[in-house]
Parts: sequence; C-alpha cells; structure tokens
Amino acid sequence: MTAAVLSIGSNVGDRTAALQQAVDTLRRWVTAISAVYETPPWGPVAQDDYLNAVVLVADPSAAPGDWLARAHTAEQAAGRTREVRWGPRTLDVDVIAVDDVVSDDPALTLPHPRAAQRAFVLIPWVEVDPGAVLAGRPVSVLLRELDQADVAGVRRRPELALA
Ligand code: A4P
Ligand code: MG
Repeated sequence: MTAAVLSIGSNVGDRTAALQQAVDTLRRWVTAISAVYETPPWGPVAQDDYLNAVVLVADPSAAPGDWLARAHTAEQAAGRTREVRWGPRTLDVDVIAVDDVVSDDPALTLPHPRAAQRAFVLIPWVEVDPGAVLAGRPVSVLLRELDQADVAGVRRRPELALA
C-alpha cells in the first residue's frame, strides 16, 4: 500500500475548475479532499492569490514515482501553463509525502522540501488528517512554529468546495 499527500494549487484562469480537474483526474485513488483555501502567493514572484487544497490518495500497487507521474498527468489535463519557477500557474500538483519515504532525488524529493514552511500546505493537510506527521514532526506543531501572519493569511472558502 502507498498513501500519498498531494498539494494542489492554481492562480491563473478559473482556479476552482483547475482544482476540480485535478480531483477528477485523480478520482480513483482519492481518499480525502480538504476545503479550498485562498492563499497569498508564497515566494519571490509577485503574482495573484492562489486557491490551494490537499488531496489524500492511496493505491496498493503504486510506487512513489507513480504519484509524481499522476501529478503531472493532472497538470496536463488542466492545460497547465507556467513560464517562471515559483510563478503563476493554471495547476500545480506537488507530492508532499508518500508513506514515510525519504528521498533526496531531485526528480522526486520526499517529503517535499518546502512543505514544512508552507501554511497553504499544512493547514489543509491537518484539516483532512489531524494526526499528520511530516519528517517525524506533527504537522499541528509545525503550524504553530510558522509566522502566524502567514497562517492567518490562509483563508477557507467554504463556498468553493470540491466534489
Ligand atoms: N520535484 C521534486 N520533488 C518533487 C515533489 N515532491 N513534488 C521536481 C513535485 N515535484 C517534485 O516542478 C519542478 C520539478 O520538481 C519537477 O520536474 C519534479 O520532478 P514543477 O512543478 O515543474 O515546477 P514549479 O512548480 O515551478 O517548481 P516548484 O519548485 O515545484 O515550485 P513550488 O515549490 O511548487 O512553488 N504560493 C501559494 N500561495 N500557493 C501555491 O500553491 N506554489 C508555488 C510553486 C509558488 N507559490 C505558491 C504556490
Ligand atoms: Mg510544483
């Protein structure tokens, strides 16, 4: 069995439709879907706000690399456009964790190296899995250690629920 945590985000075009497309593409493996959150852009590139969510997936026969391939398939299905690293995108699907796998492979680094600093990942993740652990540390504790202004900036949008 492998279970994975996927972070989905969009800040170009119909953002809700892009997130829904990601869920639809991954549907057969989905075990939980978080609420949708409006989040200020993280990183060095000035850009519009994102919608972010976390999707939990499971597949008894999947290897870690299968989750990255499926993430890329979902991005393509949403017609992903992205010119700049960390820049605006129709749909980004990041693999946050796969079971307890640790890997420094640049093609698939696990857990995702920036997840622990990202309120837009940790808040939806802890919503769907309150006991979640990242690299040996409870996600609920990691959240308390973040800049609380970043945490407060991640706003739930209940009217945009994914199905
Ligand atoms: N890669 C290695 N490990 C992983 C992993 N765990 N998950 C490789 C996914 N990909 C992984 O990714 C670049 C390469 O990373 C891939 O070829 C893959 O083999 P990419 O998706 O093509 O490029 P990117 O998304 O521009 O770069 P990166 O580094 O993934 O950017 P981030 O870290 O995803 O940042 N602000 C808010 N509020 N919400 C967001 O969702 N997203 C970004 C993108 C910036 N700011 C944001 C958000
Ligand atoms: Mg990415």
